[in-house]
Parts: sequence; structure tokens; C-alpha cells
Amino acid sequence: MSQCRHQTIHQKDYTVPDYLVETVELEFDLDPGETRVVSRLSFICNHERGASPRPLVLDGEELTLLSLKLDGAELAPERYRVEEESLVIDAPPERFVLEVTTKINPATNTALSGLYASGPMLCTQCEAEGFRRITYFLDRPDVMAVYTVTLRGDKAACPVLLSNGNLVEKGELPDGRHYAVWHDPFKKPSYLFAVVAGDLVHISDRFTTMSGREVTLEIYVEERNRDKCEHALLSLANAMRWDEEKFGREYDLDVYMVVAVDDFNMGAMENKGLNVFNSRYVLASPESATDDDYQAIEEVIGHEYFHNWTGNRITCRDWFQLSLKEGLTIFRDQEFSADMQSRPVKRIADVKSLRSAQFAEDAGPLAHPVRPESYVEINNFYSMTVYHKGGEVIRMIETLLGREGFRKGMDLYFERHDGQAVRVDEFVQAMADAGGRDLSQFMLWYDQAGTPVLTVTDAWDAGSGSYTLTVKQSCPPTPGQPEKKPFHMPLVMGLLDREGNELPLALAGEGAPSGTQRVLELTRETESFVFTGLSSRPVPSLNRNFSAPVKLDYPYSDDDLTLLMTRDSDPFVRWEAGQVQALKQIMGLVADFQAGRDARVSESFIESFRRLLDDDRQDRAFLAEALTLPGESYLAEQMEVIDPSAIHAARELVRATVGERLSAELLRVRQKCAPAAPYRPDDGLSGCRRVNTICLSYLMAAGGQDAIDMNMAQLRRSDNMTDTLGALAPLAGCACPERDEALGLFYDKWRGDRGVIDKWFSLQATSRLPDTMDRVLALLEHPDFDIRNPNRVRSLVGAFSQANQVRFHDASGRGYRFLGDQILRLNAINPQIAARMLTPFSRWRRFDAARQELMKKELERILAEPGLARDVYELAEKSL
Ligand code: B3K
Ligand code: ZN
Repeated sequence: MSQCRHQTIHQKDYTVPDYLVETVELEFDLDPGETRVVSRLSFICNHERGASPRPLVLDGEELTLLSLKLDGAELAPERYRVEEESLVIDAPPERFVLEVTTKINPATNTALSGLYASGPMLCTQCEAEGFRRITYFLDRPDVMAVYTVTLRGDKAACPVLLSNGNLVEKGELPDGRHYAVWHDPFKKPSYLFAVVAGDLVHISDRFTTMSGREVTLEIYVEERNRDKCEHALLSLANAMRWDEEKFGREYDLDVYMVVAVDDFNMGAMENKGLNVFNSRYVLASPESATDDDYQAIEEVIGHEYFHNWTGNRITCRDWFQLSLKEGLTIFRDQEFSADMQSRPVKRIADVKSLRSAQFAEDAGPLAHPVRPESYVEINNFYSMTVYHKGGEVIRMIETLLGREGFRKGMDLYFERHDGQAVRVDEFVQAMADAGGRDLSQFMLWYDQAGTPVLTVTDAWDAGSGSYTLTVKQSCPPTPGQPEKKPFHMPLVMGLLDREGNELPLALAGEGAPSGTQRVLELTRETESFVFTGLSSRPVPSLNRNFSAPVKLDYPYSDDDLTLLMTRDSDPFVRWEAGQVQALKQIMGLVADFQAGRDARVSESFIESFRRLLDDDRQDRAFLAEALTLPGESYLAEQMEVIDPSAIHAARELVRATVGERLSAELLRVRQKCAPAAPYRPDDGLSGCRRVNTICLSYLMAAGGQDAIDMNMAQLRRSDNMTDTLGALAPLAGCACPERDEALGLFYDKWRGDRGVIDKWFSLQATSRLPDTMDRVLALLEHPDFDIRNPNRVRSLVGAFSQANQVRFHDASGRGYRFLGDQILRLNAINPQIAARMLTPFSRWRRFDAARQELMKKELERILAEPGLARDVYELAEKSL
């Protein structure tokens, strides 16, 4: 098969580059149909590589070479070779300037990597390997150079011409064209290069840095979106201030630009001084964006800004080190959001997404370490593991070193490595040196895949008043790693007595107790900790704040859980105890359904929900989390053989029972949280709105016209997208005449607003009604569906296959066939997006034999496709 050509790149094969680039001068004659790029590169032989002369091998894809000059002279054809993905110059001198002229076609670049057209504008995406689709280059992160960029374009079509760094010159040209010259004084790898050209407006602000430098902040959007940038601009200033206060990091250029584009493969990109953003993480107005959208914008704006130090000033030596910048920057953006909003609620949200998506990845055929050993297509490794487990690994270092020690480690890391391209090892070494700790065993977190399991047992000795906790760690095998060594991890814990008091913790052999919370450091497979001086058997409160990204197995009784839920000092543990209770309840019902037994929700479960609803002291955002049942995909992870219908039925039964039995409480809580007009995203009421939405959805689950009327009334009255969607989502999932009425009203009001129409597609794709597959197929033909637009694909194909377990996994296999068709369609258009859509198929082994067969058939059909892109090939092949 032709796919066998796809080569695997191994970490162990890394070698330093043969040549280094000192300066890069680029000239662009921009035109959507044909852009000419002249690149002047000053090369120098890399002596680290040894003395023997080597050919210069430049990366290049989809380029037409027009001319090639070495030190000013046209290069004779026998001195170079153009290959499919490279340009080879056989014996270049020690030092030389190469001038390469190529042409490219942005208009046909549907992969959205390199230079491409998004609506009326041109923009770039270079990470990981898009720069080679613009010009020939040593397209690897350890080749860092200073860039000067000249942009020429039509003045009417693209009055705005942007690149990295500072604008040094601009002016007029004949034929209605103009030019701009940008210079970025900081050395950077090619993946951070960016160009944007288009008819854009900007809104701006000034920021004075901690040392008193003035920085201009600018957000560029199309004219129609001018009024939707305020929140992004404010978030940027907040992120800049936060990084100064928390990490002493100051911005380093005179201008920081953010551009919103509609067609974008990911969330955003941290190009030096010129971030390019998916417009969904920039644009917001109260009428069209939800509270969650506002938060997501703050988070992504923060994330890209924080990359300026963790990613740009210090970058990765090679792509295996991706988590060096991504894990660390995720940790930084999580901390930023925690400081801007509610810390416990943010932690809960992050743990939820880690456990439902990353744990599943770690348990399947695509499991890989935070630092992978090999890849076929690096874009496939911008994964939950590299990002979010990588973030957890950083958090564990912080827990082990303490806040101060961690900050010292960060300072040392910046001091040692500013301006360099380094490995994860250098980061961890800086932490170890600053904290005076040995972190060599800790490094296993980067190199071993899989989610560790902690099995905890305990023993109480009334005679001596001592309590022994025994923790056994194990980690299941993952592809290529049958055996695992024990990890070094912090387990934060406390002990409670039966009244819920926190007990002083005295470890045997340590003398006096030291507080009521401890970080137990695990390093061996089995470890015991003996606590003394206790008068009765305590209840252990374990893995507080989710200090280690593990599965915890301890046989809590219902009473233990109630105690933790109501009395523990750690909000994460309080929330988690409720989730464990809900999990037990739902999984019990799943077993009942499967066995054909009568299924009923227990009284004690209803009681604990009633207690939650009656407790007016709870923070509303926290209450909303506590009232939310574990999601269907997280429930699925708990089953040996996933039964999507039983999971759905069991969870719905709980929702309906809560809605029926607690309707008075739900109505009362809802009334207290009734929407306040006019809405402001920062009015401090987002927790209340969330509670209101949840109450509504429970009432809807119980059924009845009253609930439908309540939703319709809220929908009509709402002045904001949060309450609108809160009412519309349950209606979209209700088999009632109001469903189409509500969806129709919404569409008519918002047609033309891309972000909102994405929500309209998603709502229908995630409806649990039995006709959803037919609706999704009809929506594929809707004039607003556009397979070339990644957000639209995610909102329909992604939402249906990744957020609607029961309908996607319909026993008929129609869902599978649909997804297979869309992946094959996307393969030819946008391989990165096609590969992203493949995730649900990678879980095929977890289902029953009939579903396995059907999913496997789709994977085989995909693999048989001639011309399968590297991205899709790698994931499909590894999944099978
Ligand atoms: N660094 C980019 C992601 C690039 C993905 C390339 N396939 C966004 C981010 O993590 O900030
Ligand atoms: Zn990032």
C-alpha cells in the first residue's frame, strides 16, 4: 500500500542541525491566487555537527521553485535537487546567502497550514510544520533566526499588512499596491512566523509594563465584528498584569497584535507579537456569547500570551518536547483563570475534562507518553496527553516544591535558558536545582504512558490509636510499554473524624503533629503511612485538589461519602464525593437495566440532592457542579464493555427522578437565581445562571407542559446567550412541537452570525432524540454547512460523534458510516481536521462484538483509501 511510505520519526534519532540560519529576509507579493515569496537566508555551517561537509537539505511542500541563487549567483541545475518534500544543495560553502523564489497558491490551500485564505483575508499557520508550505527552510524549532519581512499587496483588498515584531516602514507602490516592512528583533523558530493581510479594523489599548514600558495592544477583526472585541482586549491586559505579578514576566515588544480569523484548525496560535486566533476565542457580545464563551476567551487569550515566555523566549528543541511549552502553558492558563474566577470550580472543570478525554486517550490504542517516543505526523500529538496531562505534571512539581520553590524554579529556568531551544529535562533540572530535590524518578511522568491507579487500604488499631494507610500504585500496559515503573507523586490528604472535624496528622516516628493536611510522597509500588494519636477510626480524605492525575480506589461507604461531601475542607474532595455517589447510583441502574431488573433511584440519593438544593450557603457555581451528574462518556469509561443505551437510560432515569421528586426545591432554587436583566458577563451571576440552567434541565427531564412553557418563556425573555441556550438546549432534546418552533426562531434571529449558528448546529447534533441521525444528515445539506470550515465541521460532525454517545453508537451502525464518510471527505480537504474526527473510532475495542465489527469496518474502509493523508493514516493504523 502506498501509505507504507509514511515514515516514523523517533526521538532517539535526534541530531543537531547541519546548518544554522542567522537572518531571514522574506518578501511577499501577496495575491490569493498566486503569491510570490522571495527568501534570503544567511546560513552558517553548524560546527557542533562536526567538520565534514554535508548537503543542505531544506524542507518544502506544495511549492513551485522559480529561482535559486547562492551568494548572488544563479545556481546551476546540477548543484541542487528538488524532491517531493525537500530542496537539496550538495556542497555549499561554510557561510553563504541563499536566495530562493517560490510561488504558492493560498486560495487552494484548504489544509489551512502555511499561507491560506480565510474569507477575504490571507493569514498563516506555521506550527508545527507549515512554514515549509511557504518557502524552503530548515523547518525545525531548534533553528532560530531574526526575521525581516516585506509585504506587498493590493491596497483596496488588503489595507492591513501585518507580520511579527515592529513595523519599520510602509509606503505606496504603483498599480494601487502598497507595502509594509516588519522586523522582529527576537530570534525565533519558523513555527512562530506569521503574516496577516486583509481589510481589517482594529481596536486598541495601551499597557504600561512593570518596568514602565508602553505597549500597544491591538485586536484585528472584520468591520462587522468591531463591537465584539472588548472582552478579549481586557483579558489580554489582565493576562499581562497577572504574568508580571505571578511570575515576574514582562512583555518584550512595542506592540501585541491579535487577529481573529473564521477558518482555523485549532483555538489560536502564539506567533511572536502577532497571535492568530480562531474567531470563536476573540468575538463576544452579551447577546451572542455565553458565560462559558467569555471564560474560554479569557483562557485562550491568556494561554497564547503566556507562551511569549513559555514557548517563544524559551522554545522546544524538537517536537517530542512539545509539552515543555504546552503542558507548562496549560498550567499557567489554568492558574490565571483560577485567579480570575473561582479556583475550586476551575479545578473541578479541568479535572472533569482530563478524566473524560485524557484518561480515555490513555486507556486506548492511541495512548502515548507526555513526551512521545515517535510519531508519523506531529500534528496528531497536540493531544490531551501532551497538553493536559502535561499540565498536571507541572502542577505536581508545584505541589512537591511548594509555591515558593516552584517560583524559584521558574526564575532559574528563565535565567538559564532564555533564547534557547531546550528539552523537558532542562525544565525539570531547573526545578530540581531550585528546590534542592531529586526529580529523576519524577521524569517517568514524561516517558511512561497510562493512567496510574492507586489502590488504598487501611487498618485501624484501637488499642494504640494508630491508623495505617497503605497505598499501592500500578499502571496498566500501553502500546509499546507492557511494564511500568512506579511514579513519584504527591498525594495530598487529611483525616476526618465522624463529626467531620479535621484531625491533626502525626506520622509515626515524626513526633508532634504538623497540621491537618499533608503531602504524602509516593515513590514505591506499595507504601504505608502510620498516623498516631487518634481516638477513633478516621475517614481518609484523599487526593485533595486532585494532586495526582490518577484513578483512586478506596472502598468508601455511603456514610463516608456523605461526610466528605458535607464536611471536608477541600472543595474538590467535597465535589468528588458527590460524583462517586452519583457514579455508584448510575452504574447500579445500568446493571439493573442490563439484567432486566426493575430500576429505581435510591431514596438516599434523592436525599443527598435535596440537601444540596437546600443548602443556601453553597457558592452557586460550585452548587452547579455538584448538581451535574457524571457525563455519559465518563460513565462509559467505568464499564468493561460499554453499553451506550443502558448508560443513557440510567442517567436519564436519575435526571427524571430528581426532576419529579424535587420539583419544588428546583423551582425554589431557580426562583432565587431567576435571570437578572440586563445581563453583564462580569456581573458575578454566572454561577446563578448555571444553577438556573441545571434546574430547568432537571424539570424538563421530568416531562410535562409546565416545564416546556418555562423554557419557552425564558427563551422569549432572555437578553443574553447563556439563558437563551439554557432554555433552548432542553427544547432541542424534547419531542414536542415547541422544539422546531424554538430552533426556527433562533435560526431566523441569528443567521449570519457564524459563532451562534455553530451553536445551532451543535444543539441539534447533540440532541438525544431518536431522530438525531436523520437530522444530522439533513443538516449536512443545509446551505450553512461548510465542510471547509473547521468550526462548522466540529459543530456538526464533531459534536454528533464525540458528544452524543447514545446516538452515535446506534446499533445499526449508521452513525459509524456517517463518520467514516465525513472523514474520507475531509481527508482530501483538511487532513488535520479529518484526523481529529477519528477519535471515536479509536475506542472500538471497548464496545460489544457487533459494534466492534461495524467500527472496525469503517477503520478498514478509511485505511483502504488511496491517497490517505499521513495524519489520518497514522491514527487509523494505530487504532486497528
Ligand atoms: N501552539 C498552538 C497549537 C498549534 C497546533 C498545530 N497543529 C496553539 C497553542 O497551543 O497555544
Ligand atoms: Zn499552547
